[in-house]
Amino acid sequence: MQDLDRLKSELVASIEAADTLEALEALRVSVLGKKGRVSLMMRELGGMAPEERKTAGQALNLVKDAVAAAIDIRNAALSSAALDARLAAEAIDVSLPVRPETEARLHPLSRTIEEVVAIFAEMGFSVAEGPDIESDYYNFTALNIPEEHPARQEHDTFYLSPDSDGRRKVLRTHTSPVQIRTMEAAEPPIRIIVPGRTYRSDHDATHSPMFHQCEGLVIGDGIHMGHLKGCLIDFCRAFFGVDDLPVRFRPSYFPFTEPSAEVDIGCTRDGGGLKIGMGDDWLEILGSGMVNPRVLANCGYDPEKYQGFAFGMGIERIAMLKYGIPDLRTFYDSDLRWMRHYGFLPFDAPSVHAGLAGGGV
Ligand code: 2NL
Repeated sequence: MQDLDRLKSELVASIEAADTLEALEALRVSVLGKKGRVSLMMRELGGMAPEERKTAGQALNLVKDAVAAAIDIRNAALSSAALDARLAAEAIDVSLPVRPETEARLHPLSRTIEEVVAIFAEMGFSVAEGPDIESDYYNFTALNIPEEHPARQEHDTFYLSPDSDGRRKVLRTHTSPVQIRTMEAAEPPIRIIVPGRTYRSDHDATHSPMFHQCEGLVIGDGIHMGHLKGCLIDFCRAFFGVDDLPVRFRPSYFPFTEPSAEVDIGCTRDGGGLKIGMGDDWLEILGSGMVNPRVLANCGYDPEKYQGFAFGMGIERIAMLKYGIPDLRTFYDSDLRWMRHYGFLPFDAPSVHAGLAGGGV
C-alpha cells in the first residue's frame, strides 16, 4: 500500500512537471497505455488470491484514477497556454488602415474618366456604354452626317471588311452612337454621359488612332440653351477646381447639333507654362449644342415635344491640361516609370466633395 501511495505521488508529481502536451502524452502512454506501468500491474492482479486481488485492485484503481485526473488537469492547463501563445502569435490589429503599400497606379486616363463621371453623377447623370464596332447608320447617318461628309472618308474612318450584304462596319469615330441607341431604347427624360474608346485613322504627335471621348446627352420637355450653359460651366469649374473659372461659349458647327457652341476656359500662357483660370487667353475644352431636330426625329422623338443638349470632350486633352502631361503618345507607352510619376493611388477615388483632389501621389 505504501509502495502504491509513493508510486501515486511520484506519477502525479511527474505529470504536474510535464511542460509540453507531447511530454504529457508520452507520460500517459508510459503509465496508462497498454504496456504502461499501471496497466501491467493491473494484469498481475489475475494471479492473486481473491481477497488480496480485491484490496490490491481497489488500491490500484485509486492510483489509476488519481493519475488520470492529474493528466486531465495538466492537459487543460497546457492546452490553454498553447492557445494563448497561438492567439498572441497570430494577433491581427484590426485598427490598422486597410490601404496596403502598393506599387500599383491608376492610369491618368482612367482617373480623368472617373473624375468626369463623379462630377456628372452628382448632377444626376448615369453612365451608358456601347460597342466599339458600329454600323454606318449609328456612327454617321442617324447623327445627320451626310454621305459625302469628309469624316466618312476612308482616310478618317477605320472600315472593316464588308459583310455578306456588302455592308461595312466601322470602328466608332465618336461615342455618339451610344446616345442614339439610348434614345431608341428609352423615353425622356434622359441624362447620360458616355465615356469610351474612339478611333480615327490619324497618327502624329497630337493624334492617336485610338483615343478616348466622353460625350453627354440631356433630353426632356423644355430643355434649352440655358441648361446647356449652366451644366457645362459647372462642369468646367468642378473639373479644374477653380470656382470663378471664366467660361466662354463660341458659335460653332456640328451636323448633329443646332445651334452649336465650342466651350473655352480662361487661361494665360505668360511666363512659358500654361495657367488655367486666370489671364486673358482662351483654351478650347468642349464641343456642345442643342440636339438637331433631325437627330431627335431619327430616334423616333417628336422635336416639338422634346428638346435636348449634347456635348463632347477629348479625355486625353483634358487630362494633359489638368495634369501637365506634355506628350499625347506617352499615354499608350505602358512605361512604368511614367506611371509612377503620373499615375494615381488606386484607393483614392475622386469625389466632388473632396474637391476631386484624391490623395494623389
Ligand atoms: C467634340 C464635340 C460633340 C455631340 C458631341 C451629340 C450626340 C448626339 C446628338 C447630338 Cl446623339 N450631339 N454629341 C454634340 C456636340 C459636340 O462633341 O469636340 N468632341 C470631342
